[in-house]
Amino acid sequence: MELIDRFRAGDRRALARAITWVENGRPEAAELLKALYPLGGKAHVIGVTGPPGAGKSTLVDRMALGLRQRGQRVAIVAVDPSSPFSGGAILGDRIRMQRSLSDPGIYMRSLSSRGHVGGISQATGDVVAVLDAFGFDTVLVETVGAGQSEVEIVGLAHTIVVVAVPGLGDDIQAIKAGILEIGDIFAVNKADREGAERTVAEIEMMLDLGHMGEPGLNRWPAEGPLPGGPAGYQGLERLDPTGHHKDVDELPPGVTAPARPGGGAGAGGEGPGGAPTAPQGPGGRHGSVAPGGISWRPPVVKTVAKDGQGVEQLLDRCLEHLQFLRESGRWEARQREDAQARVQDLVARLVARRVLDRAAAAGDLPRLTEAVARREVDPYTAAEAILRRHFAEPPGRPEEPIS
Ligand SMILES: Nc1nc2c(ncn2[C@@H]2O[C@H](COP(=O)(O)OP(=O)(O)OP(=O)(O)O)[C@@H](O)[C@H]2O)c(=O)[nH]1
Ligand SMILES: [Mg+2]
Repeated sequence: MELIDRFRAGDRRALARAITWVENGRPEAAELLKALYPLGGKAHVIGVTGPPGAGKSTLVDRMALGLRQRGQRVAIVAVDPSSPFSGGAILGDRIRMQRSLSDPGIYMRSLSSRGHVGGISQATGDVVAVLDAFGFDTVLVETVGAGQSEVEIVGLAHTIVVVAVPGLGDDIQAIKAGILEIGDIFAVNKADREGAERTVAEIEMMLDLGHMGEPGLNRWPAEGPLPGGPAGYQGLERLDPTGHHKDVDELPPGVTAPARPGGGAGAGGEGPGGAPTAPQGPGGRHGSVAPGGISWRPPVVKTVAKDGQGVEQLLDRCLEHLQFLRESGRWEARQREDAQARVQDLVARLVARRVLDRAAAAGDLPRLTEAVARREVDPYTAAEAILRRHFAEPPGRPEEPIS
């Protein structure tokens, strides 16, 4: 395919075309994604989420520029930028991200949630995959943290920055069950406003109390409150020269210890039925303890996106989180989980389509659904009949209806 050759050669127009195909679910898109797959798996995907008007676009713009200055190739995906705060939706984002847009080293794409057959999740995931394959080092994905979107970003991003703003007060309590619990890093933006310190303190307190997320699933330690102490990457400094983890007693104050013995390699993963078990190994988002006793406490960073303050610190934390993911083994675990989820999802969709197409062609589907509507047959029996036939009889034409 000619497009793929141009894509591989780094042609921006080929990239734009590829994204449009994927976004619109064109039939060529599947072939394209197949061909591009071997090229991907390298980009650091950073999700930036938070309430409407928190300054996500402004922050993403600054982050992109900062990463460019660090020599990175950066792509931005703004998902459904349609909050009333920005007024003109995509147009608003274009204005907010002006600085990035004037840098040819930054690629920006807005996706609207309208009109995606497979859902915005699917489309965004595929667009990110295309950008990854193109060779961007970092893909920044902006989503409004409301409803389903925070769930989508968890599956999509390696690192999630939750943007909060001062003055939410009691609202922090209200939203904590939603977007606060998914944060790997917190940015208290609009720190030029009053109350930033208080918001930082409130978030820190919730982290300390372990109120955010299931204990042992997203947070550590598995039981009891978090010890206070330095946020972020508690990594190599806790390893002695032999590479073994130090005993708890030897740790300097404030440094996090493993939640319980034996929480290293092999202890992670899921309990029966995917129930959270503590401690989590590389499978968890933050996990209690990774091999080598490496852990992550979500740091809280103050930013003023409109003039760039705190953005360098925020980027440092993002890169540290990436380092944490790699050294704890979570990056690799994540690749496997994603691979499994993708294959299972595709098998389910492909099988469903084949079975339904055949049942429709044979006339079984309309006949059975009609019977179900009249309550002559129940839906379970109807579905089982269709499946039984599909898997019992080799496909052949012409199809005779189920008798
Ligand atoms: N005072 C102050 N205003 C800011 C800061 N960052 C952004 N803003 C302003 O906040 C408003 C919203 O900024 P956006 O970047 O569009 O926020 P957003 O979270 O992307 O908004 P939606 O995508 O509509 O949810 C704009 O008027 C920005 O100029 C900041 O650090 N301080
Ligand atoms: Mg925005």
